Amino acid sequence: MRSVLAAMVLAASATTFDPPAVAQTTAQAANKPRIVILATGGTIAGAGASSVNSASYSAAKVAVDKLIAGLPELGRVAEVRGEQVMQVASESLSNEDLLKLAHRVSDLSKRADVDGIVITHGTDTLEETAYFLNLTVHTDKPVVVVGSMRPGTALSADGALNLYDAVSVAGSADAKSKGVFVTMNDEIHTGRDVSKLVNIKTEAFKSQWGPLGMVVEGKNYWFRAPIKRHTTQSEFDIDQIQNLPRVEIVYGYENAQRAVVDAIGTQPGLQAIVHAGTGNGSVANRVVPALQELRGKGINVIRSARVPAGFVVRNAEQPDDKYDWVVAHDLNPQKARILAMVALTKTRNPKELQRIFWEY
Ligand code: DAS
Repeated sequence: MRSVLAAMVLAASATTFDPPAVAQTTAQAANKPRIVILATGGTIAGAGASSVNSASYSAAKVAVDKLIAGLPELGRVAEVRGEQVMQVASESLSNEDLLKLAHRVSDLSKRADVDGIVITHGTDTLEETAYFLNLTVHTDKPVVVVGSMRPGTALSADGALNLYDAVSVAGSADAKSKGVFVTMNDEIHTGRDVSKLVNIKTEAFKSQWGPLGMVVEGKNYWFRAPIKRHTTQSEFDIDQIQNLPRVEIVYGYENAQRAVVDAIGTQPGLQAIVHAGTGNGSVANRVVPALQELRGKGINVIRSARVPAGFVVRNAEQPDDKYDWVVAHDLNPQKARILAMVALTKTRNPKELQRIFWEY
């Protein structure tokens, strides 16, 4: 970010978090799209001890009004106001936080004086939040989730341009009805496909089927559109969701024992378990009986894969039809958990769940 912002951020990081930001507008933004920035924390609101701390810093330090004030260029593309919904590092977000954020996005999307919404967010679980919003917020207005890999105090910080791009896309007429986006590193991704695949570079986010497009100097270049159901096409509506069923994830690896599955199976309220299997979502022969026992208790079993690309095929190494299991298709384990939670608000029938995993 700019040196003035870096100074502000360094100063800000020395103080405790300010109270929720008041609305901020930028004078030169008159007659431009009206964008609300909902801030949740993360590195994009982070601060390091010096400009050379690009990897060691504290996330979730800088309030949204300082982020906006430090980026006056936002006024070129939008009339911006900010709200501090929370201030946390995203690895610590809870289902309650996710619901709070999604309900706020839904409420704002209904307002005539809101043309688009940007959510600043930690990068660690950004893909989960973006997918959840894609599944449940019924709006055709652009909603963009954005983060950064370096804090604003660092040399060659990426947050400023990421945020500028996000606000630009959120105010774009050609971004309507395409679902929830993630803009990072000049790319526009669908919240469904994108995942954080690199944990130490600014080019951290990838979609195995490719980005939807790019944003360069405030102009969007589209190359494909989502075909999976989202937002207004979704049968799931955040306005009808007040709680999320419990879904946990278990990892597959050499020498995996059933004890981990048995332990998770005792958790109160568990409705499904996502298995992050090896290869094509394969499950160790020692673990299969434990999952079958859970299925026998009415807990759904969803086979995903620890392999970052490709998709899990039904009835490949595991007889899913026989076991009454569900496959996560191309969704990684963390996204499979998000979809499972949303789907379980409507059905616990594995055949219905499988339909939902094909369609979303
Ligand atoms: N801890 C990380 C998070 O909040 C920091 C980041 O990369 O945004 O997701």
